[in-house]
Amino acid sequence: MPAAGRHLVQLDGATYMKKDGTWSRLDGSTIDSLLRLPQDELSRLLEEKRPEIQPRDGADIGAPIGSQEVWAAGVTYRRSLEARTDEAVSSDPYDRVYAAARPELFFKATANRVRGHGEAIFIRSDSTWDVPEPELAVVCNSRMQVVGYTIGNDVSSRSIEGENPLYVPQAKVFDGSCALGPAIALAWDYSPSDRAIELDISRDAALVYRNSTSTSAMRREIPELVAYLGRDQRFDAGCFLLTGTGIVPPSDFTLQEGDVVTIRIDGIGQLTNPVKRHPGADSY
Ligand code: DO4
Ligand code: MG
Repeated sequence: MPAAGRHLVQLDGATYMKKDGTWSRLDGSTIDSLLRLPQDELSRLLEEKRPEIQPRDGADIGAPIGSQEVWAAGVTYRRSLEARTDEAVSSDPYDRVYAAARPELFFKATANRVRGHGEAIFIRSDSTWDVPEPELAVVCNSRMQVVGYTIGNDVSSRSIEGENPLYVPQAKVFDGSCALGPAIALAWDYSPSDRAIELDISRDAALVYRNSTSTSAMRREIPELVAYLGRDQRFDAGCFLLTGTGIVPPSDFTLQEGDVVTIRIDGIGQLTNPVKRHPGADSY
């Protein structure tokens, strides 16, 4: 469940707002319809009085996404640069992009590839070295105004990206390669500055990896990333933008089927997903 403050949450397929510990259901609104609105109309709509409602115990928490595309920024933290430099055949593209004016932005997922809190994320059937990437995700509306923040997991194959940076799309985009949630913290009620991002990975009920960073270690500003993403393209129902990882486990670590990944971001909540290996093409 989300932290204190005002949050949008998808429960049993409906959109709810949690405000100061109380819940209301946004009847007639979806993530798509909300993100089509300009920010002032969105905040006005969310301020309307609604009856309090207690969601069903054990309600299914869905990923807070409608039809949006998910994009991601890369090499925005020094730790990400170090990890790519270790794994890559050539560190040059990564060194250059870390210092360049233009950020690395890549397409990450369509909504059907995204998983919510509690759902299984996948590691690729043809990858040998896999990691979660815990990232602050920015939620933009149709005007590219930042209207919220959520937690993102940019699940990635290091073996595939390491072989050749031109393989980045295959290292990054596949079914279950992205998790989002559990809630969207509304931008006018949440500052993304200096927020702790924590990652836990458990195996057989024991913690096998834990680390943390802060959004203050990000080399880029959020408005800068959003401005580049919005150059020469429109997102009619808004979009999500992951802002890069500041945590990469050491080189001898790889995710395994059965692991459980938990990401916490201060003021947003906790996103937990079990890990499965993708069963491959024969499963379709
Ligand atoms: O350059 C490849 C991707 C980097 C990335 O996903 C990150 O820094 O989070
Ligand atoms: Mg990433």
